[in-house]
Amino acid sequence: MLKELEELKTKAVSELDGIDNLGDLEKWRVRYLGRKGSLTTVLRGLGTLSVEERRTVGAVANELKATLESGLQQKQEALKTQNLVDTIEQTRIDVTLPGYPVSIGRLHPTTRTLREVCSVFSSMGFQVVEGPEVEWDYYNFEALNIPQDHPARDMWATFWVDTEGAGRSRLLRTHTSPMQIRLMEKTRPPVRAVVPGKVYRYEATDATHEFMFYQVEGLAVDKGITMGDLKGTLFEFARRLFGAERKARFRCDYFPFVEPGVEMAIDCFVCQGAGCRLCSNTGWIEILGAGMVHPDVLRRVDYDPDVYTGFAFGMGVERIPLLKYGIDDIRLFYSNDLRFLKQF
Ligand code: FA5
Repeated sequence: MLKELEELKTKAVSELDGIDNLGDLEKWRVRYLGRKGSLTTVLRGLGTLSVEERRTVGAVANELKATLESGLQQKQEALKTQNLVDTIEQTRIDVTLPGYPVSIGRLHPTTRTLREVCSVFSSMGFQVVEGPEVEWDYYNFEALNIPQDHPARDMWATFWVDTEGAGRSRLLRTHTSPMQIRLMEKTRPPVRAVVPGKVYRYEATDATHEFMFYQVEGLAVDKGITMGDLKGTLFEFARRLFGAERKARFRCDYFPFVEPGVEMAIDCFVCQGAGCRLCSNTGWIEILGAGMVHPDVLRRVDYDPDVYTGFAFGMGVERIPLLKYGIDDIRLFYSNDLRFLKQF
């Protein structure tokens, strides 16, 4: 039996030496010191020996048990320390390496333009307000003198939210003009406000047309407002935004909710008015529609048109950076190409 214990010691100690991870160490513990382990079995068998033998073998076996337990504990501590060292080694950071450059964000050219436009009008005494993008047919069309089946509806190809069967009462607003009605419903004159926001049109895109773009609506209503106020305000706006050398032009246009109606255009910065792809060979780029608020629109919101008059305008925001920075295709704004966006 003593020989058997000697062999067990040699085997256990040599196996313990070769162990390099906590999983194998646990298996080793179970093998020798576990409930059914080799040494435990020897200890249980002591009862079958004579008193004399039991004394000698018992002493050796207990000594072996103490040796193995202390070996186990030392190995456990050594492996845990090693694990910690490995983790530190793996996660070590070389603080002397150069850092990653932090790329600094910037404003999208549309956002920048919206802010510039709003700040020009704020400095002229206009409030800045916002309105819903999903709009009722009533505000987008009906209240603006464009009833069902009116041919002017064709001017605004529409994304409907409700289906035809459900009555088609909701849509993605095709312009910011519905906010004229919402504003006047809520306030009494004098009104002076601009409304920046997204609008949607169900139409094919080209160098100057997107299906989603931004507009800024303007509205001023008070006693004695004239077409001269409209022209003065918009020409001053163009001078501040584009500089004194850019030419601006007013021409008659038709919008059912103004009378008379006009469009304002700026001379094309690419061809200086000679005609090119960007300006469709006209030499001018239209940036807004405008006019004097129609008396019927005023009546609809309980403003007396014999007392109050007003002007309104709606401008395409992307057309402004197109003109200012010499961009020749509006679709570049929303194609998410960083090479384009990083230039601003
Ligand atoms: C309107 O949307 C009227 N609500 C403007 C208005 C307001 C008139 C108040 C009178 C009084 P129009 O559809 O022309 O009008 O659009 C106004 C401007 O939006 C245009 O001058 C143009 O600059 C811009 N625009 C129109 N369609 C597009 C498009 N598909 N992509 C980019 N910009 C556009």
